[in-house]
Amino acid sequence: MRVLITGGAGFIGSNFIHYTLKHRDADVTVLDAMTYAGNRASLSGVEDQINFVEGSVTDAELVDKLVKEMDVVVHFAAESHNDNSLLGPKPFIDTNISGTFNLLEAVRAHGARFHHVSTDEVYGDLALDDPAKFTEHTPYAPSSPYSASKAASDHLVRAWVRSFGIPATLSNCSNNYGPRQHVEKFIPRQITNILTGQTCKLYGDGLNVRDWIHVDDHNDAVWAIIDKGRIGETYLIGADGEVNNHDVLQLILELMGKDKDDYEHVTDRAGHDRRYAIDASKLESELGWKPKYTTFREGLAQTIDWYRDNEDWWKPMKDETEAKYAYQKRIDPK
Ligand code: NAD
Ligand code: TDX
Repeated sequence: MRVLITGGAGFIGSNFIHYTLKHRDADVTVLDAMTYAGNRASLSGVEDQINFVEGSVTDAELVDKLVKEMDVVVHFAAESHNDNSLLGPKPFIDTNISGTFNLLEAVRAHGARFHHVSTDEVYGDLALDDPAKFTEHTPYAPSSPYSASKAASDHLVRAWVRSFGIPATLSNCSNNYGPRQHVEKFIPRQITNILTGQTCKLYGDGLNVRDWIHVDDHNDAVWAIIDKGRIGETYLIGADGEVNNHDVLQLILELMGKDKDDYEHVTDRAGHDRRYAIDASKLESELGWKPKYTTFREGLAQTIDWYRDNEDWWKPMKDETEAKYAYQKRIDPK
């Protein structure tokens, strides 16, 4: 099976490649633009088993040429960080919307099986005391330029299925954690703050809830959908992992042997979504999928160990990332 993986040098894409080469018989090609979020070190150990193409999903000609040779396309490439989308939304529009459009056009021309990787953020947020969770029927209501661009890309995929009959599926997953996640994101930022002697940063009151899932569980679900999912369908992916940011941070501090109050509250994110929660019963009942990481504490402890053991991987990006946060604070000092 010839598989094109876009965004394969990023967090979830690189883990998907490691997972795929371990569990599947696949001929893997990676298309990645190597933005600040792409890291070749994330592919160390498998470099000689893949064909790596450095290029952008916004390059329609390149996308067409690659898709033509493929049986399956798994589309992870995106600008993925909400805070960056508040600072400069343009790359989110180009990559997440136009890039997806180019892939869909190539799939329409050449007929590969397409899987679109999306996020639960397209559904907006839930109140803390709302008993509801997101389902495949929740109306779209994105809050940030990032989630709006992902919502737009989902709509394009759905339209290309309905209007042109392309063989595509979609998945909307909750917050991932695990090895090789960029240090701009909440969990790795706090772990590496502790490892570099900096203070952990909690946005606002810290009561915002995220529904955490281990990246290997996400990728296992993506394969289940590619193998057994019904064409044109959307599947929500989640592992019943709702925890608020304050509790996640205190757990990290505890697991790393620090005082549980050794953090500071900082200015809240503009438009900050309050709560995400996934009802994954369609995925579980239709495709028989179940998460393997059912204890967040254990998965988090393993993730902390990975960052402890892989300083060479994250050290080069840490200062630059914190400088970006400091700049963001200067231009929006409220
Ligand atoms: P990431 O930012 O870690 O990686 C993105 C990768 O895409 C990088 O390697 C980057 O170089 C590449 N890329 C960016 N622009 C590109 C372009 N124009 N052409 C080709 N490659 C480009 O992101 P991630 O956290 O791994 O997220 C992967 C996908 O999963 C995204 O589509 C995201 O919306 C989705 N998702 C993420 C989460 C999460 O918790 N991280 C949850 C649900 C869904
Ligand atoms: O320093 C921080 N302090 C803090 O309190 C950072 C970086 C974040 N936060 C909060 C904001 C969120 O409530 O932690 C929570 C998680 O933040 P992020 O890691 O930035 O993730 P989030 O905005 O929830 O989005 C993530 O999950 C859905 C991914 O980045 C998206 O790509 C995915 O679609």
